[in-house]
Amino acid sequence: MSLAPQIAEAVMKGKNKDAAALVQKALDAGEKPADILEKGLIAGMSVVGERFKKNEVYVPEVLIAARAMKEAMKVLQPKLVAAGVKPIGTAVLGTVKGDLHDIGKNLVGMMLEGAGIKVIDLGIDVPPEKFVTEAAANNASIIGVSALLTTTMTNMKSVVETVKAKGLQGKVKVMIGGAPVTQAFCDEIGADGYAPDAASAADLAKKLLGVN
Ligand code: B1M
Repeated sequence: MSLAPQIAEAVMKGKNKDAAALVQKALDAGEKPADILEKGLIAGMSVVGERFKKNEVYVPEVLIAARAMKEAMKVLQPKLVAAGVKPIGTAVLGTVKGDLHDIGKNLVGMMLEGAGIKVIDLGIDVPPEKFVTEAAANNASIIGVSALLTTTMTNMKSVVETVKAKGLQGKVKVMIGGAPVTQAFCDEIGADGYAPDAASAADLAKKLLGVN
């Protein structure tokens, strides 16, 4: 019988050693790396994301679950690469120019990874050009921009404009979020999507990638 449900459970409970050990056990038993990823690790992270959206769990629980997923991924990653399992897409992610807040952005990164997306984290205080050049260099389909200040969220517009100026509109989608950001602001600056929280960000990213 597949160990995927137990792996999902270990991720949900944030048991990093158990998650890694169960992944190893599943691999030893001949389970497919892609199944372990999707039915175990991603399934577990998805449940945590849904509970987070409903305020049934909070930031610490998400961080603990993400840490368990990361530990388990260390075991699984080489096997995924060997099996030729590709991520469903690539996103570059960062906090907008002038802004040093990164806790929410890091959560978003973890949820995107939990959804099977390769994340290139550009860090904080990221200039618009860097988002766009890194997206192009890494063949990313998504640029994710976070802002926590009303004074810096306006810089998100420059990211959208730089994508257009480089002729990448449509090829690279810009998604935005952060406490002061709203859907109305997203519409105003012409970004491709807004997500209010990290779990919704993973759903949005999949939608922008045309998955699900
Ligand atoms: Co700052 N800070 N801060 N701060 N800080 C706020 C944001 C503030 C609301 C506090 C307040 O006054 N009540 C206020 C902003 C006011 C405003 O603009 N309206 C503020 C201020 C003013 C400042 C400074 C200017 C203070 C000063 O120096 N005078 C300064 C600015 C520095 C700078 O950035 N240039 C500053 C500095 C800092 C610290 C460095 C001390 C620290 C940041 C540490 C760090 O991030 N490593 C800090 C912190 C911790 C906060 C508060 C307390 C917490 C922010 C946080 O991490 N929340 C914050 C007050 C508050 O929110 N209660 C505050 C938890 C996090 C999980 O939530 O980031 O919203 P959040 O992310 C959520 C969603 O928004 C969404 O998903 C996440 C998870 O659900 N999301 C996305 C986020 N990014 C997304 C991207 C997406 C999609 C969804 O797609 C790409």
